[in-house]
Amino acid sequence: MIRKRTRTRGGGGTPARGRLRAALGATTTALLTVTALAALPQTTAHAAGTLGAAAAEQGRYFGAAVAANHLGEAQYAATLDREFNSVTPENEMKWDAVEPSRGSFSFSRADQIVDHARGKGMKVRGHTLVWHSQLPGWVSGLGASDLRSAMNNHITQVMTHYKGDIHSWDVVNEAFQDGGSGARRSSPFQDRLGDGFIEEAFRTARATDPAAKLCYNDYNTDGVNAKSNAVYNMVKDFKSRGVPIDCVGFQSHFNPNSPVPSDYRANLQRFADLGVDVQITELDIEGSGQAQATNYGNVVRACLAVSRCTGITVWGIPDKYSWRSSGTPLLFDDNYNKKPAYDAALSALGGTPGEDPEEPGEPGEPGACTAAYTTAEQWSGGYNGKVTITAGSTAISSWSVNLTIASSQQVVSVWNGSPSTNGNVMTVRSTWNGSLAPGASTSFGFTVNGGTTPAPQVGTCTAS
Ligand code: 9MR
Repeated sequence: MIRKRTRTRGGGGTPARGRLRAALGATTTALLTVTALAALPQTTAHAAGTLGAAAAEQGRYFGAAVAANHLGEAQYAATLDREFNSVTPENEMKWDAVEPSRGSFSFSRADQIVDHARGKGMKVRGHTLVWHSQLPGWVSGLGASDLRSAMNNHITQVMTHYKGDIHSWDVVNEAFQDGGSGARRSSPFQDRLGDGFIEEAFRTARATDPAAKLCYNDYNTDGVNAKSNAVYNMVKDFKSRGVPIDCVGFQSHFNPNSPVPSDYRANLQRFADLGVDVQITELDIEGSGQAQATNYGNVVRACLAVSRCTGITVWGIPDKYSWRSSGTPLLFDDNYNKKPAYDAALSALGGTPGEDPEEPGEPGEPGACTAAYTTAEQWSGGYNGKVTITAGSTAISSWSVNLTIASSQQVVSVWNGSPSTNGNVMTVRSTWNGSLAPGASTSFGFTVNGGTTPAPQVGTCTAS
């Protein structure tokens, strides 16, 4: 981590009593930066500090693919539990895992994930019922009529076992070919049952669990291209004929050869316009640093711009457990540190990086700062607040602090700091006064109208 964070020292502070000022007309000395801020909206009390909480404030979920064998690792579970409100079993619900031999079902590893999620109030995406890959050999060996009944039995047994636990199922996964043909991919299902296997799978799924959202899921369909056109035409046909389908999953595995398409949002929107939800189901973006962060921010913003984009799932938690770990495509590094991509995703969701209570720096930690609030002056209708920033044991070159202001109050000016707002949260950054020697202090001030209580809540001080 480049930035170090510390908890705030001091909280509300003691209002300076007895001095009333009738109006705001009186000037404050050293008024270097005065910015009039619009009245702050009254809806959000705190900017969310985790992906799941921030997504929830946008009416979405933010999930991760999870592997049962990592749940015993404390940092893995802690990061999952803190940041995410949806999970997808990465491999544990696939055909080879749950029905390794015909009619013999084994749910224990998938159950571990579902139980964990249920215990934490997380949603679960089911992945996946009918797929050509991770398919046990006995399925590939069946003739058409046996295969049809095996497919329908598989769907029925698995969905029945998880009935009520799964918000969305990838009923059919990756049934289309890559490239420009728009054709279906060769698979035991396609080759023996023909195009109709997809429709049949969806009808069986609806009959089994009418409450689950039924999705078609694929990759390289993230922009407008021949493959996504073929999926689009299938969904359109299903909708026109009343074949049950509720959502389309866009896997969104990106790298320099397969970058985030410029028409990503437009592609999500055209599917949504067919009357289905869209979900980003397996997001990972190879890269690092700011370039990766920018891509993550763009993907999150594309989803938020489409009202039927109901959630985002990243395909893993730390880079080390990614299916393509050498491309470091995820939001957390191997030691579970948040990457710039994490901050970008959280900011795009409207959350505030740095609000995380799990990651406080210690006072005195190199590069850290603390922030302490006092009410400098007050009068009948408002007050002047003062925040003192103190560098930790090493010099810093900039600082930033979040203040949560009561929704009944309005900040009308700020000095010695540069403000920006997000809901009720005002972030104040250093201007000329960012450079502080070890242990040195500076302060900024602000004027609030709309009453003298409650005092603002001061968040973490972030230094660099
Ligand atoms: O991440 C999964 C990896 O652990 C498996 O080895 C692999 C086997 O096919 O499947 C990976 O997940 C895939 C997902 O189920 C479907 N879309 C592509 C994903 C990445 O390969």
